Amino acid sequence: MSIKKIRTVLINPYFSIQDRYGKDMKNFGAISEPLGLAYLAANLEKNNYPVSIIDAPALNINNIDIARQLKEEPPDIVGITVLTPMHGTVKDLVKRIKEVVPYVKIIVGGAHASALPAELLSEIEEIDYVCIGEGEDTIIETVKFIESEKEFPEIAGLAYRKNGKAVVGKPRLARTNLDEIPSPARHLLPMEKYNLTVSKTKGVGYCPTLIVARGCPFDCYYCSHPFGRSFRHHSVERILNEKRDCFYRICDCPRCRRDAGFERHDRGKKGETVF
Ligand code: B12
Ligand code: SF4
Repeated sequence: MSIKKIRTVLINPYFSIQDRYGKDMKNFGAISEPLGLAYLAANLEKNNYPVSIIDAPALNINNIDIARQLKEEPPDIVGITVLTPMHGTVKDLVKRIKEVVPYVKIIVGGAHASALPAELLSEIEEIDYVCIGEGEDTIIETVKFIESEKEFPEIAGLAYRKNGKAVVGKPRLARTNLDEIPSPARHLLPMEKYNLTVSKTKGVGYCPTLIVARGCPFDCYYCSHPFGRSFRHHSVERILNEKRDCFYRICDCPRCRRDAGFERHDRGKKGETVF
C-alpha cells in the first residue's frame, strides 16, 4: 500500500511592476524567477515530496484565480513568500485560501516574514507557521512534522502559535556549504515569462537569473539583512553548471549564449563543442 505524500504548493503573490514602480514605469523592472521558492521546491523534490509553484506575477493572475486553482486541487500545505510591500496582498490571499481549503496549513517565509515573525502570527490568524531566514531545511522539517501529526516539536527557524500566542523558535544556523542545496527547480516555473529591464528594452526575449551567494557584510541602513552578514558562495563549478543549464536547457538563443560568454568557451581548439 502506498502512503499519500504531503503535497505542497508554493506561491509568489501577485505584485505587479506597476505596484512596484508606479504606472509610468511599466517597462522598467524585472519579472524574475522566485528563486527562493524554487530552492525550496528543489529540496522538497529531493526529499520525495510532491510540490508545485504558482508564480502569480509571471502568470499575471490574482488572489481570486489562485484560490480557485487551490480549490480545484487542494494541497496539504501552502507556502507563501512575503516581502514587506506584498503584506496587504498576502493578508487577503491567506483569507481566501482558508475559505476554500480550511484545513490547509499555511507557512510563510521571505524577508518580511523573517523580520517580523511574531507580528505576522499575531496579526493574521490564517497563517500557521512563519519561516525565519533560509528555508530549505526548515520546510522539510515542518512538512515531516505535519505528516507525522505528532505533538509540535521545536523547529529551528520556525515561529508558530502555542495556546494562541506566537512562539519564535531558536535561530536556524545558515548553511555554510551552499552547494549542498540542490539547484532551483526551474522546471516548475514558466521560464519563458522572465525578463530583466535590459532584456525587455533590447527585445532579446526572456532571461533567467541565478543566485551565486548569500549573506552580505555591508551595512546599508535600509537593508533587513535576511541572510545575515557572513558571505557564503556556491563553488565556481556549481555556478557554471547552473549557468549552463539556464542557457542550454532554457534559453539557447545566440544572443544569450554570447552574453553569457559561452560562445568563447564552448569550442575546443579544433572547433568541437566541449560541453
Ligand atoms: C536579488 C534580490 C532581488 C532580485 C531577485 C532576483 C530573483 N530571481 O529572485 C530582484 C532585483 C528582482 C529583486 C526585486 C525586489 N526586491 Co529584492 N533583493 C534581492 C537581495 C539582494 C537578495 C535576495 C535573494 O536572492 N535571496 C536568496 C533567495 C534564495 O532567498 P529568498 O528569496 O528570500 O528565499 C529564501 C528565504 O527567504 C526563505 N523563504 C522565502 N520565501 C519562503 C516561503 C516559505 C513558505 C518558506 C518556508 C521559506 C521561504 O527560504 C528561501 C530559501 O532559503 C535581497 C537582499 C539580501 N541581501 O538578501 C533583496 C531584498 C529581498 N529585496 C527587497 C525588495 C523590497 C525588493 C522589491 C520589492 C523591490 C521593488 N520595489 O521592486 C522587488 C520585489 C521582487 C518581486 N519578488 O516581485 C528587500 C525586501 C525587504 C522586505 N522587508 O521585505 C530586500 C531584503 C533588500 C532590502 N532592501 O532589505 N530583489
Ligand atoms: S547591506 Fe543589503 S542593501 Fe546593502 S549591499 Fe548588502 S545586501 Fe545590498
